[in-house]
Order: sequence, then C-alpha cells, then structure tokens
Amino acid sequence: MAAGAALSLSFPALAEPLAKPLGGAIILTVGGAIANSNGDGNVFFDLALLQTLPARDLVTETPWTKGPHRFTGVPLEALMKWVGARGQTIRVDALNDYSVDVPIKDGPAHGALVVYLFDGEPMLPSDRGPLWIVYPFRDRPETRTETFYQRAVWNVYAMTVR
Ligand SMILES: Nc1nc2c(c(=O)[nH]1)N[C@H]1C(S)=C(S)[C@@H](COP(=O)(O)O)O[C@H]1N2
Ligand SMILES: [Mo]
Repeated sequence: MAAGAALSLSFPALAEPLAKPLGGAIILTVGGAIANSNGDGNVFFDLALLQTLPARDLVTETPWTKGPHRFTGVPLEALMKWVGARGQTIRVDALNDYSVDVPIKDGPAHGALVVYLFDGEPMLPSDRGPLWIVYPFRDRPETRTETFYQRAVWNVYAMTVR
C-alpha cells in the first residue's frame, strides 16, 4: 500500500490520450516509461504530428556536414514533456542498428533538438533522416565533444524512456 501511494504521487492516475498520427508514415515510436499514449502505451508520430509540437530552428556546422546548415525540429525537452517521460534516460535506436543512451536533461541543459528538416526539407534515410538529434554545436562549445557527437544520432526511429 505504501508503495502504491508513493507511485500515485509521481505518476498520474490516468494517462493522457494524445492526438494520433495524421495519416502519414510512422517515423518515430516513443515508448518505455511514459505517462501518455496514442496507442498501446506508446506514442506514434508521423511527420505531421511531430510538426504540431513547438518547433525550433538552429543554424550550425556539424562534424558530418559541410558549412552551416539550418536544422528544424522539436526540442527534446518539449517532446519528452508531451509524452510524459518518467525517467532520466532515453535509449535512442537508429535504422542502422546504432543505439545510444541520451540523458533527458540534454534537452534543457544542452539544447538537444530532434530534427526533421534539413535546410527546410525532410530528410531521407540516405540523408540521415527521418530524424536526427542535433545539438547547437556552434553556440554551445560543451557539445563539441565526443560524448555529444555519440548522442547526435541520425536515422532515429525509436526512443525508449528509462
Ligand atoms: N545512426 C547513427 N548515428 C550515429 C552514429 C552511427 O553509427 N549511426 N555514430 C555516432 C558516433 S559514435 C559519433 S562519434 C558520431 C560520428 O560518427 P562517425 O564517426 O561515423 O562520423 O555520430 C553518431 N551518430
Ligand atoms: Mo564516436
């Protein structure tokens, strides 16, 4: 009973039912320790649903691209709030079997952005799409380290909150 009471303090009694994908291909599935869902305890996104969340732009160089480019996406912080993340860490899975743990605080603390447009255009898997975690490398020197480069996952298709 004590454990149940403690749980109900930190977890809402009812999960919030979220808007559903708008008919496009599912490009991101967020699961794990999340309070909200739009199906089966997960949150499924097509590009249109992702674009209903607050968007941010950043211009930066990266170690993998030539010159400055404009990256547009949803701040990791806003995405984690929307799904009701209940954890510290996200396991991020990429189409090429790459997988890495990204701390949720990389959103508020380091400006992590879940990018869906590169110079205004959706990214194909061959261009590191559909989603690429990008840090404001230009403006935040602390992100120009191997630690953050490892977390700059491209070809992202799934996130599991833990
Ligand atoms: N999808 C995907 N993202 C990835 C990787 C990868 O192999 N696949 N490598 C990571 C690592 S370990 C680093 S340091 C940077 C740069 O990878 P690179 O050495 O292949 O340029 O991208 C990161 N993002
Ligand atoms: Mo790396």
